[in-house]
Formats: sequence, structure tokens, C-alpha cells
Amino acid sequence: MTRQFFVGGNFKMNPVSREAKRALVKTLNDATLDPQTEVVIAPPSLYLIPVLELLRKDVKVSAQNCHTKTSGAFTGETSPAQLADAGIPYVILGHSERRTLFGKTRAALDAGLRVILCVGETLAEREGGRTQQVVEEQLQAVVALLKPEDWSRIVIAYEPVWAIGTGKVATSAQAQEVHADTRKYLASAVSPVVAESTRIIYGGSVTAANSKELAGQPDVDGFLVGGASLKPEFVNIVNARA
Ligand code: G2H
Repeated sequence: MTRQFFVGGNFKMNPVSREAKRALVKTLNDATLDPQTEVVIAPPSLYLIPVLELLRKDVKVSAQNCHTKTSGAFTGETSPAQLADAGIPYVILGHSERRTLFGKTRAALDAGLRVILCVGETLAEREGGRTQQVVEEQLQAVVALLKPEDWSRIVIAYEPVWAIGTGKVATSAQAQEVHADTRKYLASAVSPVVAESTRIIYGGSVTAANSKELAGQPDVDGFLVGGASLKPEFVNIVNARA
């Protein structure tokens, strides 16, 4: 089974002007993007709708978080149903910058969204030899909540915390090892079919310079890109497998 290469741009709390946001969208709209790659960008919530309206239709838009409830007295939150109603197809959940309740994954799927589910170990956990245990524990909470058919709407993002926004990227061997072990875990905890078809993407200081080698690893099915998604080199990352 071939898994479609996936590149997500996580803009985090950037950019800080509507003009800069329009410029980022223009760069993507004008670029030649590998048609084999699924490209998704996650702007801050304030810009979700204008980005959706301005952006070329072959690039999708993702929220950076959502609540578990459909509606109610939750100041400052966004419901998964509101995202779905607004035509936003994806949501990033569990990013280490806001590691949260896994109940959100169930709520987002129930609203019809696709989920980019972030997992990953801290430096202390890696140095203590507990990387795989930590990743599996984080996934286990979700595995218990999902039905087999939900998995086609999940993309797992392996983001070692020590590599996030630090300029310290995992080596391609380190990424491949965790991705392969995670796929093995999915095969036993869920099913071999889900393990084979679920995309496991890498996030953490991905740049145009390191993306080619990472993209060459058999179990690296794409990227979640932070800092570099705000630069023209994002296009090179999208095209890393081309
Ligand atoms: C990891 C990544 C995107 P960066 O958080 O989610 O960010 O590429 O800036 O390390």
C-alpha cells in the first residue's frame, strides 16, 4: 500500500500582520507543488477563514487546536463542529507546546475532522532510553478511543520535544527508528492494515536542507514544519520526494 506523502505547515503564532499572511499564501499559490503530496497549512485561528478563501484549492487548511465540546461556555476556545462547519478539514492536536487531553481526538473525529496527532519524547526521556515507551503511552490513550475506521482520518506526527524549534533535527536514522517502531506498535495494538496505511510524519526543525534525506526513509511519510513553513523554502520541503 502506498501512503501519500504529507507536508503540514504549522504557522504557530505567526505571522503578525494580515499583509504578511497574504504574502505567505501568495508564495504557495504561485509555487509549483508536487501533486503527489498532500499539503496542509495551519495558520492561527484568527486567519483560518481568510486563508481558506485566498488559498489555492489543492492546499488544505488546518486549525492548531480545538475543544472537546460542540458548544458552550468555554471562553477563547473553538469547537470541532465550528471548524467542520467553516470548511476546515484538519486539526493539529496534542502538540507539545500545548499537550492536552486525548478526548479531543474523539471529539474532532466525531465532528468529521481529520487529526494531525502529535507525539514525542523529551530529551531526558530519550537519554533515559524511554523514547518508544513514551511514544506508545501517548498513542495508547488514543488507540483505546478509536474505531478501526477512524484511522484513515489520523496522521501521526512524531515530534521529539528536543527538536522542536531548536534547530536540532533528529537524524534520519533516529526518525526512521521511531517511525518503524511506531508502525510495529500500530500493527499489534490496532491492526497490520492500519499500521501499513497510517501516515507517520516527522516534525522538529525540518528545513529544505534536511528534508530530502529524511524524506528518503521508508517510514517517514512527510513532515509537520514550523519555522520553515513561514519561509519560501517550505515549497522545497513540500517537493522533497519529487
Ligand atoms: C515542531 C515543528 C512544527 P519547527 O513543533 O510543529 O516546528 O519546525 O519550528 O521545529
